Amino acid sequence: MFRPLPTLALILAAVPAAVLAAPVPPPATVIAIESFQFTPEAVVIPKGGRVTFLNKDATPHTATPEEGFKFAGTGRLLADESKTLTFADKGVYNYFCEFHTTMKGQITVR
Ligand SMILES: [Cu+2]
Repeated sequence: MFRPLPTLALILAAVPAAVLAAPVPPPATVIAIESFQFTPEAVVIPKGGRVTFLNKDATPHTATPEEGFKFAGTGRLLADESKTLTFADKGVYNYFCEFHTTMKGQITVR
């Protein structure tokens, strides 16, 4: 017979209290900026999730919210620089690069 509760209690008893007190946040979703494109161009993350923009080009880029969309933006990212942003609110966030306005991307927070 399957009895899940006693088994769970045994597992929890074996985990040190410090591990339970400090849950590890899920890893940030990485959006690479490479060859004048955001890759992937569209991502879906959970509420409270993080996105790391990593500039792999030699040229500076930004991820800047389009008009009507509100988030911090990255500011100027030089070659090999990255910036991690946290998205606390559900919604759709469209962004572009200030220096190359045809570069566009979208973050959906569920
Ligand atoms: Cu750019």
